[in-house]
Amino acid sequence: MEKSITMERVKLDFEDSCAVVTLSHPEKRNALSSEMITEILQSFKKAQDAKVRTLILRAEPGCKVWSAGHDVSELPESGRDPLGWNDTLRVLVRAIEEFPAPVVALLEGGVWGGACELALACDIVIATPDVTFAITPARLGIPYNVTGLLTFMNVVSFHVAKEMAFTAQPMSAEQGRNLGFVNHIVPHMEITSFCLSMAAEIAKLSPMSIRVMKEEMRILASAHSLTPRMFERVEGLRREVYDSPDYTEGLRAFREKRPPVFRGG
Ligand code: LCV
Repeated sequence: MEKSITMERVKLDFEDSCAVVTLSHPEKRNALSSEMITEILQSFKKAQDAKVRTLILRAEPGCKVWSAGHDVSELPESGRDPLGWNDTLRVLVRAIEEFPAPVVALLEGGVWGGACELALACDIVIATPDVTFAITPARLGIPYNVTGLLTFMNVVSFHVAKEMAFTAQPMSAEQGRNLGFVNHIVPHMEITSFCLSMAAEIAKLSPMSIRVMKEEMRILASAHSLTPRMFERVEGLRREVYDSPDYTEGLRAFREKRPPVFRGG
């Protein structure tokens, strides 16, 4: 089996029974384009075929931005759900949740928008002190989707999820650890060996027990009853947003690198 595979935007390395997937498109701040996500999913498939016991998801060591989130240039103009079931980011979050071994987020630098959900959908979060987390839909005028909001609500308290979503302000790794959604804060020089050591410990344990407990916790965390009326209300509310002039303004302002002017419609 190849020990290292380098693709256009992602690298895959095997360290014993651990796969390390590295986001490597710094010129676009590791924006989660469909091309990048395709390569990440290919890496996940190879890691699963290799029956790894842990998968570490990271960016290049020492990066200032772990990922700038969804590739905004790929978000549809109004009239179509920007975060529907088949959106590549939604596919990737499900791939992390369904991966049959622990996925460890090794974070350095800024984690933005959909990348914040990606990192917090991982099973264990290890961050350097400089890491910040920003939930940014309100910056762009986007109605985040229900399973995405549930990802946040499952790992942070309701008030913290609301503050992060309603202010779009970055939250520090230290606040994350104090609030329980960052497992450990580790200096840059030590974080790789720290994560590999954790992977080595996991590799000593029962892979079936871990795989099943991970799936049980995924099922329990997603166990919410939503009636057809509730479902249609949610979809109707979200369509009001992505059909609105504010949604168009949010995307245009991003493209024009200026602050958006939202008028509430
Ligand atoms: C495409 C980008 C991006 C990008 N897409 O470097 O959660 S939701 O609902 O909001 C969801 C839909 C979502 O995830 O939306 C994206 C949310 N992300 C953000 O709001 C972060 C947007 N990016 C930034 O604020 C800055 O890029 C940061 C602070 C991450 C880094 O700033 P820095 O000054 O280091 P630049 O802004 O100069 O970006 C470098 C290149 O990456 C592109 C950006 O357009 C630029 O490309 P060009 O050199 O071609 O101009 N880029 C950055 N983020 N999300 N492209």
